[in-house]
Amino acid sequence: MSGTRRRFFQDAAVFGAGLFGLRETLHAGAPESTVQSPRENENGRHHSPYGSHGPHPAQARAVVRDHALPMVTPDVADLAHEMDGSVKVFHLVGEPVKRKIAPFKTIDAWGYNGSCPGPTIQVQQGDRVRVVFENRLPESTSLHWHGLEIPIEQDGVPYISQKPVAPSEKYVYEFTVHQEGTFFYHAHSAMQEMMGQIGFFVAHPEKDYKPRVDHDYGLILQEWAVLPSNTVPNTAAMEFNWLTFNGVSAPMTTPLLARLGSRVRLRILNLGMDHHPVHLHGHQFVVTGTEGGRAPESTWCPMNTVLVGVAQARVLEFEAKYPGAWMIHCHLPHHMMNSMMDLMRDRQIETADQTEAKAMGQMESLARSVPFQHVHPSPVAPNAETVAGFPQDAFMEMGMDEVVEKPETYGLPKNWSAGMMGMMTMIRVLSDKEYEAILSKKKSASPSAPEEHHHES
Ligand SMILES: [Cu+2]
Repeated sequence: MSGTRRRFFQDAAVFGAGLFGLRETLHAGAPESTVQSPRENENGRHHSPYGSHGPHPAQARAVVRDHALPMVTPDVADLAHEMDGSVKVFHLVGEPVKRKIAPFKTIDAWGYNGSCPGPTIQVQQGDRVRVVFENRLPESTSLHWHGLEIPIEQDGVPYISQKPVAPSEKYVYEFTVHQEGTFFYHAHSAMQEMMGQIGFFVAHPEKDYKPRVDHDYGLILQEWAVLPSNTVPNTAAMEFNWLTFNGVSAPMTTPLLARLGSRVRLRILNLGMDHHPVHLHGHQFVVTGTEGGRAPESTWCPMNTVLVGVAQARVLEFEAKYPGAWMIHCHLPHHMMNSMMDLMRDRQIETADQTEAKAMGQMESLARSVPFQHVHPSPVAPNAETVAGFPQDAFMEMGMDEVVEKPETYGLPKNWSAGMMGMMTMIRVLSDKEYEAILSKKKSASPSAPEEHHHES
């Protein structure tokens, strides 16, 4: 029995089987709503104990209410809830989490419910929400509800608004969500935040946003300082060598999918030490919301790069007009890299005076020590070695198409992964035929997965 399965049963014993039998609709009491689905990771690299039971396929075919189109958090599951009368009850467990952030790098992060970032909580504006929090960390903590206008007793600041939650203790938060928008929960302790203790808290609006969207995605930006051959992030560091979207570095990030001609919402949330200018290729977007909720349409202006500051959320919307695989990435050059030092162990990357053969030999030997397919050599000039500064990006392109393969990568050009690193993902704007092909692959990879929601009213 794998550790994940074992943990699942342990958790099931703690919370009782009832929680797992229930897949509440996003909009409580609305029979036409669809169920929220946990999104399991095909590679098995990430499991929430609450995300391992998908809805019954028949339930999943229910029609979704427009205003309840759930946000999809790639590589992170949703947190299921149960109803206690009219109260939505969530169980959140703060605990250490092993997170595979790259095919060759697993870190000891802290998160929630086996996930880092923590599972996504989605509610409806107006909901009464109860979060039963259990602390399985080795130290005291608390939960802060970032951006929510709730009573001071629920604000989650140790000593100011509550007693710290001691290890193995539980604490119950309960409040009414009168706002709509993109919020988040996090530990209100700086080092714990940098260990990964954050998750989405999305409040869907009572009244539909206009225009409505066909796809809604969320990305959490995080950065990590993890020394070579180490697994524990250095939370006191001011420089970071691993940059992640939803807890994984490219090319492990699961591509976002959009039908050609659809409207896409992308919610980006940042909790780290740096501000990240996030750039979308090939399309213009407008910022339709912040961490404070929906922005008036008069403020929307076209752009393709948005600075997402620390503790901010930016909500973008755009028409997926042009077919292709379009990058979405932080544009800071050092955030478009993975840590080479990990590959080199204690050695410096030798770049100054080495020959192509030597460089290739070095990288190939690295590739053999980690699950890379190969080093993908782009052509270099015959006289490259005589040019000051060479090499820069030459020899660094590592293909890992097979290692990170999943339905969402189906049909991408060979060696696509060689160009993907760091805080980077892509949105694949697909024809109906291509889109359906990937959906059916997802279905066969995960038979309990629900069908995608369509807006075909
Ligand atoms: Cu960045």
